[in-house]
Amino acid sequence: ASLEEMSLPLYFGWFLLSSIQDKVRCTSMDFLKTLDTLEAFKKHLIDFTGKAEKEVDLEQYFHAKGTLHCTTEFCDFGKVKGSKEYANNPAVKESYGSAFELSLSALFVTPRTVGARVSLSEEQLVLWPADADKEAEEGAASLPLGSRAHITLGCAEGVAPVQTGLDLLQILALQQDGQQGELIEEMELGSLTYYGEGRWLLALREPICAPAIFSDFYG
Ligand code: 2AM
Repeated sequence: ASLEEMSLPLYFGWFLLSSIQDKVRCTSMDFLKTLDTLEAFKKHLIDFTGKAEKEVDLEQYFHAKGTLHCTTEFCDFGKVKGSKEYANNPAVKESYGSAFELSLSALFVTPRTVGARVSLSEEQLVLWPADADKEAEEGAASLPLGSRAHITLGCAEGVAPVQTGLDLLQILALQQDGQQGELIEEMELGSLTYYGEGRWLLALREPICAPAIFSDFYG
């Protein structure tokens, strides 16, 4: 890339402090371990394996993707339209390097990704790009601003992390359509719902409060 292109990062986002990264990873591992053993999950195993009898170890199935963060604007070093405007937004400049507290309100699992939903505050929504939730999913266009906000916790073999936000939007679009999903059980961490096609959402009883620094990443 040319020097001019390099002046914009790969992406902007909130980067979790390392102590809370460990906690979030542990919570997500515990969740995957428990999910794996549920009869309801075994019943729908084919969504993950393609074969009914085959077993799956969810902890091995997903691969971690570096520092835990919540992407706000994906810039791709300036190749993405609007990323320069985002970087020059006074709110973005003022918040650069500041600490925030993210609220992780749910964990979700699909055959492609595992992630945590981030429920943004009014103050945090100021840093959320206006068009980030519109991509891809039908019905997603009418979801509230910030719906896509998430932390990628892991991806299946060959799946890129961009998929995590799309998977979340898909689940939220189903919820908005009035498809309540199938309430599977009340777990210690919260209530587990199945949305079909291997899509699981655990609404956390107690949201995880995650301290994070707003910054950028060059790769
Ligand atoms: P993620 O936010 O779901 O984890 C580097 O690839 C980072 O930028 C990852 O965190 C990734 O996904 C995010 N990312 C990659 N492509 C993207 C896109 N087109 N839109 C939004 N975020 C993207």
